[in-house]
Amino acid sequence: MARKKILVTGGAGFIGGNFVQYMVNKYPAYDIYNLDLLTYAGDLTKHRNIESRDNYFFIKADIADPDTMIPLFDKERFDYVVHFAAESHVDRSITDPGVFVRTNVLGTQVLLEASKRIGLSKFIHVSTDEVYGELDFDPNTFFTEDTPLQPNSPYSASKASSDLLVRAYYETYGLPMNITRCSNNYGPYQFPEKLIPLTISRLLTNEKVPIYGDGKNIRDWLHVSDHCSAIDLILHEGGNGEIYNVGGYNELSNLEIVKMIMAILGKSEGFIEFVPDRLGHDKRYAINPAKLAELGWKPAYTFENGIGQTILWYLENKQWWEGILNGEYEHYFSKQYVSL
Ligand code: NAD
Ligand code: TDX
Repeated sequence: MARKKILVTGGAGFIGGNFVQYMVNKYPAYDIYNLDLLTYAGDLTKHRNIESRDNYFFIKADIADPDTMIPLFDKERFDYVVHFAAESHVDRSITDPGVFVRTNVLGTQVLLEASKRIGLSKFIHVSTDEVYGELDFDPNTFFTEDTPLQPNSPYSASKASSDLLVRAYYETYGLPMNITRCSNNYGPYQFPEKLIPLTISRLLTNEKVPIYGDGKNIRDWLHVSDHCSAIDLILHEGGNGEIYNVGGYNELSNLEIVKMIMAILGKSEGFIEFVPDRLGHDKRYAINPAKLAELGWKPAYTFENGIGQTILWYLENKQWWEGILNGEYEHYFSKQYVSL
């Protein structure tokens, strides 16, 4: 049987990077092509351990450039695309929305166009629960796959737009696809601009942790390796054209998360600094993952296990995040708050 060729876009980033490792190790009979532009969020050092494997390949390229993507797809004739590449940080989308439209909307459309030409077996579009907008604090309400799309930030609007393009290529051209909408991820190699790694790294360097508004906003957290196993299952078993929500019923307020990390690291709550709220800050996200559970998926991590493992990872991999904190990111962060 011919080897399967899987193109993973954004495989130098946080979730794509974890997924590349998962697939290269689990499926020696699949050739995994990691395509990434290596923006500020991309980093290849995480793949040193697989660089010399004969089922791993790296391509540095821009998904929004049709002059590169179309010939690449025509030549390589991938079997599957798993599409993670994106601008992913909500705060950056508030200060600079244009690049989110270019990468997330145009980039996805270019990949769809390239895929449609080659008879791809399936396009997996990795999206987010943020496309549904926000929930109120009633704990009995959840996002289902039928919840209307009501994105509030430029980031989530760009992701919702890309979801609609994927749907349109399925309806119009019959391109086989699944869309996945996962809740907030955490785990190894998450860029320290996101709440959990930001909190861990700042506490480890004895710096204050900025909490937006009153800290009562709720997110639904899933360990990145559980997101990877969900995508693996959907890639192999997902019904053509279906959308799947991914989440593990792990709702926590931002203050609860930060205090939990402080307790584990033995740091005082005096390190909390309340800062002005994020513009358009969504109150609450919560996923109902029942449709995915019907395929047989369930998360392996409890939040308690996952956060412990993640904190240990950041303790043991200081050189990775210190390198980031000393670079261009430091300049970005220093412009965010006057008081910290
Ligand atoms: P990330 O920012 O860590 O990584 C994004 C990667 O995409 C980087 O390696 C970057 O270099 C690459 N990239 C950016 N622009 C590109 C371009 N034009 N061409 C090629 N590569 C480009 O993001 P992440 O947190 O790993 O998120 C991955 C995907 O999962 C995104 O689509 C995001 O919307 C989605 N998602 C994220 C979360 C989360 O909690 N982080 C939750 C649900 C869904
Ligand atoms: O310094 C901070 N202080 C703070 O209070 C940061 C960075 C965040 N927050 C709050 C804002 C959110 O309520 O913490 C919560 C989590 O923030 P982020 O880590 O920025 O994640 P979020 O905005 O929820 O979006 C994430 O989850 C869904 C990812 O970045 C998206 O890519 C994904 O789609």
